[in-house]
Amino acid sequence: MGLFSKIKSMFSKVNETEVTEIEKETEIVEQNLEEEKEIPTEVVKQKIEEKEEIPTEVVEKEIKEEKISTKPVEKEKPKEVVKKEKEEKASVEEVELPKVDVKKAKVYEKGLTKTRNSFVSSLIGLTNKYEKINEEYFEELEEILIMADIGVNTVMKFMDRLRDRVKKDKIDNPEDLKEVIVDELFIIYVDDSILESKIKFAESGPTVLLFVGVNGVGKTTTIAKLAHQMIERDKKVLLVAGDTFRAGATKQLEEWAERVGAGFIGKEEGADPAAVVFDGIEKAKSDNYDVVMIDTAGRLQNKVNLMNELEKINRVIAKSIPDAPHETLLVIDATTGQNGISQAKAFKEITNITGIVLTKLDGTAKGGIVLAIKEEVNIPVKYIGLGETKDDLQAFDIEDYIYGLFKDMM
Ligand SMILES: Nc1nc2c(ncn2[C@@H]2O[C@H](COP(=O)(O)OP(=O)(O)OP(=O)(O)O)[C@@H](O)[C@H]2O)c(=O)[nH]1
Ligand SMILES: [Mg+2]
Repeated sequence: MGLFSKIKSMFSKVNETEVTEIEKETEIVEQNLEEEKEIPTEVVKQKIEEKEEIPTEVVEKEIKEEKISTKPVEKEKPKEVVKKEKEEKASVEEVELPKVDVKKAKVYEKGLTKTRNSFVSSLIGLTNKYEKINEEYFEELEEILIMADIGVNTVMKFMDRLRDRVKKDKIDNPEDLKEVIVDELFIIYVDDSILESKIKFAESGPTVLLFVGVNGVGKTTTIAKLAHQMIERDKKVLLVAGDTFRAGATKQLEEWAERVGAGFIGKEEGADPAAVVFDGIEKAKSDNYDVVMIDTAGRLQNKVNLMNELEKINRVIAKSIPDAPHETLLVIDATTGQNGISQAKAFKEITNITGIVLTKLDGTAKGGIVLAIKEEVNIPVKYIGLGETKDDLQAFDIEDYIYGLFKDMM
């Protein structure tokens, strides 16, 4: 099955789940639908509004999209038959539902709102504008993709593939090309697949995660968010303030540690980061911590300094735990677009980056950067930041991402 159809079916499953949940909560609507089969949509809407706890927009939208069944077909059928069919349908859905994490899909949807609004509405606009695919169409499409920060090289490669497919499959209607666009974007990501988005944990002893990235990208916040997630899964987490460079950095991490219930190790401003890291690793071993997360300074004067600093930290870690750090996660701010890509390339040269955390996706209309990172840097995006609170971090999932992006196009 092509990705478009897959995402599309995912989309309908999410909606069906919503309907199922809503149906459970709203006996009134349910009853009306079953008993007064000719009930007009407005009345259903009104009933829904009367029952406060129901998310009105969702239900209204479902009704508009006819996800809630007001279909005339049911009018002709006896009540028992309709009921039985509904039950049968529900049990089938129940079997299939666990595949889709509705809550997670919703987080992606919300976090990618800005990107979707500009990107997808431009795509829809383009589709409506042209009756046939021609050169101008391709040029406008190229423009839209570049605006979404997919990256010039990626876009060029993508456009070539798209032109080939248009020729090969003799597609001349922009409407039909929408599916191909989603498919091809997905292919770019999964091609020579680096989809491993999970954190590599130590087989025994503490797992050490080193966080690097330039200043202000969201390293400290990401550490807090990830610590929170792991603590919720009963891991014992230690935060290590390896950023001794900036005044206040240690304090900031300490406050987060308190807030999320993690252990903390830090020294005064200007202390040797490697010494803090050493203390942290020793403490983690003696106090049986499961995970150690090390914050580092992004603001080092130049590349050589940064490289030396990271080398020293890595040496200290490896002396205590030979296969550590188990992950070196580079944090990139999605709102910086191509600049972020350059940072990834630069860091890749100076240290062994095992994964990328892409923050602030909620604050940008340029969510296409995920695809550019894959194409231009080829390091897996492991997590994405979709807001400022401790709950706004998600393990990256390409299908949820594409779904969040193209939802309005389905
Ligand atoms: N909207 C949004 N804001 C974020 C996200 N992640 C981090 N931020 C915000 O970005 C700002 C910088 O975050 P920090 O975690 O302090 O960044 P840092 O990389 O540790 O910065 P330095 O310590 O100065 O190098 C803060 O105001 C965070 O709340 C995100 O996913 N979405
Ligand atoms: Mg910081």
